[in-house]
Amino acid sequence: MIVVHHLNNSRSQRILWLLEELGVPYDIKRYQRDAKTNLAPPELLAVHPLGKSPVITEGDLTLAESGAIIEYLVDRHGKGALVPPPNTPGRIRYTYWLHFAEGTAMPPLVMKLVFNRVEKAPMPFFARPIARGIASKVKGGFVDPNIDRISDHIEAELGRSEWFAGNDFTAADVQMSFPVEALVLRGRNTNRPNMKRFLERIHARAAYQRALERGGEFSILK
Ligand SMILES: N[C@@H](CCC(=O)N[C@@H](CS)C(=O)NCC(=O)O)C(=O)O
Repeated sequence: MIVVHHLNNSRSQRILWLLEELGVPYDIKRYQRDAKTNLAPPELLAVHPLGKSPVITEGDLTLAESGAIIEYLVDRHGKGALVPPPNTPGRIRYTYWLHFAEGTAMPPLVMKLVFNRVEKAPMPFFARPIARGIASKVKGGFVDPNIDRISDHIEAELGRSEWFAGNDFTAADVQMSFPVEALVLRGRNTNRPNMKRFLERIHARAAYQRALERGGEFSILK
């Protein structure tokens, strides 16, 4: 049996959703973020040395990293579903977005989250203007321009076809769901009709709803 090591409000929600899309049975082992730091609890370190979620275990296998987990589940349990055939333009786009999500989109989004926290963190009054000045410089000079460019790229690509890899829903859409949610929430430009339509379409899927029911609390951190 596949076990998903599931942290509340986290990327592991994507894995529950993928398993629901594939109709593959699984168990959930739950972990709760620390209310103050938002970090995963130390019990996750006993499952994988990085102590992050998602991780899946199946028999002797322990596998971390969303993209690797998605590829494994689709290959091992998918029976050809949710992946375009090899050597097709759709498959190349599929691979691109599968990597793009964590390789390019998430790093500036995580930086934005961290620097938003720095701005609001309790600190001695004399340190506050310095911390805020640094946060605002990093966000304005690096983070926000990158987020804008990534969002422009995604917005344009979602105007080319209904889903990321073409006109069929694939596991790349599952992988891209997390950055698109975060880009809509943390981006400066709110005029993103294609990204918003993408989110409406995924939220309406029966498998997405089932995963939410099983996973429990899920919201994207701001
Ligand atoms: N690139 C990794 C990122 C894993 C990751 O950072 N997970 C977050 C949850 S969204 C986490 O476990 N955060 C808690 C912590 O770092 O303690 C993946 O896609 O699996």
